[in-house]
This record gives sequence, C-alpha cells and structure tokens, in this order.
Amino acid sequence: MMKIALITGATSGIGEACARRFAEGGYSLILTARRADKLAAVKAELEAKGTKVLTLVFDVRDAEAAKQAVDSIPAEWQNIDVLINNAGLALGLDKEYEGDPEDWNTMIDTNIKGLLTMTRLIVPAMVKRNEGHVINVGSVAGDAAYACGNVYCATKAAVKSISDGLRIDVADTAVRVTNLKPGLVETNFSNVRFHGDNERADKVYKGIKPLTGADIADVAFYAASAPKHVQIAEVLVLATHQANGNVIHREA
Ligand code: NDP
Ligand code: 8X3
Repeated sequence: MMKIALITGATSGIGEACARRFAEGGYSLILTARRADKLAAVKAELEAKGTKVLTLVFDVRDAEAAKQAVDSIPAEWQNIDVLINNAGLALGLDKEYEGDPEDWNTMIDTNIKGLLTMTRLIVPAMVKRNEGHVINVGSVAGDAAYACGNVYCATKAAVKSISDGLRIDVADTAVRVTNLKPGLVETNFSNVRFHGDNERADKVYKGIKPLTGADIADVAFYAASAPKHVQIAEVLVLATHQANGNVIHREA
C-alpha cells in the first residue's frame, strides 16, 4: 500500500524540503502551490529519484478551487496519510496601527482560512478510515507576539487553537494532529514578507545560523513516523542562538 502525503506550499522553503524528506521516506506525494512551473520542477526532480508525485495548482485562499483540486484526485491517491498544512506567509513588519489591511487580509486568508479549507476537505476521509495525521505549520510567532509581528503572530496563534481544536475533535479516532512551530528558518519567507526587498530579507539571518527547511522537514517526518500510539502534539524548533520570537543572539 502506498503511503501518501499531501503538502501545501511545496514550491519553496519548508514545504519543498518536506517533499524531499517524505519522498526519501518512501511516501508518494500530492504537492500543491500556485506556481505551476516550480511545482513541475519539484515533481520532475523527485520522479527522477523514483517517487510518485501528483501536483495540484491552486491558491489555498480560493475555497472553490481547492475543492475542485481535491475532487480531481484519482481514486488510488485518495487515502491521504499525512496532510502538511504548510502554505503560508508573512507580509510586512509594521506597527499594528500603520499596517496594510490588504497584507492583513492575505495573511488571514492564507494562514488561517486556507489551512481550514484544506483541513475541511481532507480530514473527513481520515476520520472515516480512522487513520491519518495532520501537521500544521505554526510558528514561534504564535507563542507570543513580537514587535511589529501583530497580525502574522495572530494567524499563527490561530493555527495553535485550530490544531488544538482539531486534536480534541478527533480524539475518538486514531487521527493525529501536530502543531509544528519553527523559529528562524532561512527560506523565501523574508523575501516575501518584505515584498521582494532581498537586502532587508538577508538581514533577518545576519549574525545567527538559522534553521533550514530540511531541519523542519526532519521534525515533520519524525512526527509522522512515530509509533501510532504516539502523538507529537506540538513541537517548537528554534535556532540555537534564538530563545523565542523576541530574543535572538547575533554575532556582531
Ligand atoms: P516560503 O515563502 O519559502 O514558502 C511558502 C510556500 O507557501 C510556497 O511554496 C508558496 O507557494 C506557498 N503559498 C503561499 N501562499 C499560498 C497560497 N495562497 N496558496 C498556495 N500556496 C501558497 O516560506 P516558508 O517555507 O518559510 O513558509 C512555509 C510555512 O512556514 C508558512 O506557513 C510560514 O508561516 C511558516 N513558518 C516559516 C518560518 C520561517 O522562518 N521561514 C518560521 C515559522 C513558520 P506559491 O508561491 O507557489 O503558491
Ligand atoms: C516565522 C518565524 O519569528 O520570523 O514564523 O515570525 S518569525
């Protein structure tokens, strides 16, 4: 029986690294994101190494498109073992009273509503089969707000509540729920946050060795591989010189 993982936001960073890690671990993959060309490149790379890959191009903010994409999954791919709700972003780093409401909407629609859309589409079949695992990519940002993080931090605090809520609601089944909370991970995250200001993005990782997408993918794979009676409910993964979302020690 093939083991199947569906990973949202698999064209970059943590999602792309999860695709590689779960492929190495013998999973067949359903990879989703908006950028068809990048998704096709990840698919080609992994298929060349013998992994079966199905790609679905849609925006998680578009609930109808998400439903159509999930409805299009062929029968032999429908028993999804692991859903990694990873697609997400931060936009801006501004004082709350100066933030851009459009950025707020995009973060809320992607990080909260998009994650819920995917959960609503995929989890009922897991409950029916009495097996499955949802790994939500939260953040250290959801543990406590940091300066100018306001709405992004709120979306990740929501991911914690949504993960906890789902864990309660599936407690009478064998479905497991993990809230995986990374700290500083060097991906495209800051380039997106600063709307393409790459110089500013680079500064986020100055003076500290940040985590990589692969570091987070290893933890996701560990959680998915734990014995069936073990539920890794929540994991906070920080860079060594990072204590929380606010305290980061940087070499001069
Ligand atoms: P990247 O920008 O490198 O990757 C983000 C991924 O999400 C891309 O594959 C992108 O694909 C996808 N995505 C974004 N918006 C949408 C959308 N509307 N619909 C579908 N896919 C979308 O960032 P990361 O890998 O760092 O981020 C992944 C997750 O990790 C996010 O939820 C982020 O909040 C979280 N995180 C990141 C941390 C970090 O320091 N990097 C730390 C803690 C959590 P495409 O553009 O092709 O659609
Ligand atoms: C991403 C990590 O600390 O930049 O969630 O918010 S942080």
